[in-house]
Amino acid sequence: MPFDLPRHNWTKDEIRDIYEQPLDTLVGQALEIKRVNWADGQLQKSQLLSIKTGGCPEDCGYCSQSSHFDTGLGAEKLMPLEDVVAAAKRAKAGGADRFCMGAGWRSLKDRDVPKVAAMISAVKAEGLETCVTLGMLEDGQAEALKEAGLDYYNHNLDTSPEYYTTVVTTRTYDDRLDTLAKAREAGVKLCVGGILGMGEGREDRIGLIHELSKLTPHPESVPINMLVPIKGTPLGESPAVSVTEMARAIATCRIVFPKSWVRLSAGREGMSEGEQALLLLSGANSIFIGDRLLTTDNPGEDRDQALLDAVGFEAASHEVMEQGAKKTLIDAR
Ligand code: SAM
Ligand code: DTB
Ligand code: SF4
Repeated sequence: MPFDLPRHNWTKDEIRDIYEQPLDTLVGQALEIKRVNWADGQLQKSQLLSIKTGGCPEDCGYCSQSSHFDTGLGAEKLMPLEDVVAAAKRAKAGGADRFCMGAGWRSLKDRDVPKVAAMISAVKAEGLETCVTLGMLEDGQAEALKEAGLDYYNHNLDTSPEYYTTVVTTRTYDDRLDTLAKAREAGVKLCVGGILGMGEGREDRIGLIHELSKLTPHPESVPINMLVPIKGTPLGESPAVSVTEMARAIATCRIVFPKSWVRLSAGREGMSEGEQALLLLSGANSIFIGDRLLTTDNPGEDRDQALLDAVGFEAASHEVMEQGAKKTLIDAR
């Protein structure tokens, strides 16, 4: 393949040319790239926990937790450490390899850093990969989280820079990039992706992938979410994006980010088994398990086992799967 190593000089036209190919050509290329970099038939199971729910001062038009919209979700306090540890133990027992803690915060406050750091250390001690998504970061905070054992910081760009201002007005795209730079400088791996189905066009989806491709090195993890429409938010009545468009986005990410995790994230609850199978066959190599994401429903154990049985995939740890990512091109062919 002409493009099976990470590149940082993709043009938007090149990404569009990939994205708009016939679906069989696109998925064929994605699977060829996947096979070079990752073993077949494996996926990583992640689990989310909302450690601080609701009352967020940001106005992200998709979010149940924004205080700007009446979504019926109350504001809660930061969860006690022991509840987080209990949830992490349950996640591990349920087969999760990675645990992501999310907070409905605009930004992380210094007073909360020691509390979140203790959660990260405790989750890491359970043998789980750690990820947090806590809003914007100030100088020095990412270093403290890294010291506590943080593997990944999730901070999504969500959509193209052009469409972003119609979805969120309380912060800018550059604010997001600034926080990503802070996490990266501290040596924390990046989890950065977006949402499809917010009324954006295909050009915005291509624009998002192009922006992600400019991050150097690439984000080690790229979550692709289908909007979970939340009643009361500006995007609550958005028409659903097609699953084939999700497949195009996932396959294009697999090609552009050959060595990154591509996560089939929010939106599985409303999809059939066949639709989810298409998205796994487009190059995704991780899903979120458990019957809740942060504040919305997720398929849960029985449906997920049926899905894995149907595609014949098995859950594997990041250690095992990343061995595959280190294969040389010659080994893989
Ligand atoms: N407050 C932090 C932030 O915004 O970075 C962390 C939590 S926020 C809920 C994490 C991410 O979840 C968002 O960036 C967005 O991409 C995704 N998300 C939120 N609501 C969603 C929804 N209704 N459907 C799909 N994805 C959603
Ligand atoms: C990501 O891209 N998706 C996850 C995780 N990163 C934090 C969050 C999905 C949230 C879906 C809506 C909810 O449950 O509130
Ligand atoms: Fe707040 Fe994050 Fe929701 Fe935006 S996405 S309203 S920042 S919790």
